[in-house]
Amino acid sequence: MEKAIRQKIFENAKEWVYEAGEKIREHMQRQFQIDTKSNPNDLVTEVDKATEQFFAEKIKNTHPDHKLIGEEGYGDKVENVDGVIWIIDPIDGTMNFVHQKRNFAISIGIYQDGIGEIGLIYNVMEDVLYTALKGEGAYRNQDKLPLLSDNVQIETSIVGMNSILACENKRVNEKKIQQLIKDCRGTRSYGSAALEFAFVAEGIMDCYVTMNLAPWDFAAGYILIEEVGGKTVQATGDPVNLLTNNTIITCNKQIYQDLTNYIEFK
Ligand code: 2AM
Ligand code: CA
Ligand code: CA
Ligand code: CA
Repeated sequence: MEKAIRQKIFENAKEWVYEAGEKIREHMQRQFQIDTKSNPNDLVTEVDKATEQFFAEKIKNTHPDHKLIGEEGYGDKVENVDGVIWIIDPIDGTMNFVHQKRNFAISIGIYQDGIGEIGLIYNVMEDVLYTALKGEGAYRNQDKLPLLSDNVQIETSIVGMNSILACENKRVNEKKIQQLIKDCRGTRSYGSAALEFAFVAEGIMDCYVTMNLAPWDFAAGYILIEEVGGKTVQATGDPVNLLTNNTIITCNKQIYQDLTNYIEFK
């Protein structure tokens, strides 16, 4: 994508993210409807839906030739990665949104022909915006994020993961995951995939491992991680697929090889 065009789209996206964040904070002051999706713990609220609809309208009005992939159904039926695609999670961490009233994010990844061009992850209650433009680095608000440390081992790493990875998981060898938990310095689970990516990009966590993410969960994070010299792949080592759910390892490159020793598919 041409630099000037990318910059213009980025300015649009940033303005809309801040506007959407303000609307979410206002909406939280009032009562809002909470429903469940696939199971009783899979929550969605009218705020998730209203936020995605807000982005869908902005994109349609400003960039009618762009496509949208979104979690809540206001997007397009996208069957290939051709053209410019906005991949949006209006609220990533809905359970946190409902229960904790914090630790959730708006996540936007903008791709052209399958190449990540622009990433934004907005920690709404902290008012912290992580951004990345392809080839131009990643930022936390105004501060440029340094490249990830070239001196980190599993023993000194903080590993992001969900509890389901280590118990009753049919897809990985949980004994090995439990060994990873013992061998690393500590584990964290924030309940928002987008924020976990942002924290790896920020270097305050060294990797994030998870078995089932949708494109809107990782689209923005992928671009952030690229811009700080990290690595994001499926657990098999294959490149991520923007059009399907993926297993995900995102990490400091220094620990990738060692990390894969602990992640063995059954
Ligand atoms: P959500 O809040 O947008 O649904 C929680 O550990 C993380 O997993 C959140 O990023 C959450 O996104 C995501 N998540 C929740 N249910 C999921 C599912 N069925 N498939 C993939 N990701 C999911
Ligand atoms: Ca959801
Ligand atoms: Ca999500
Ligand atoms: Ca969501």
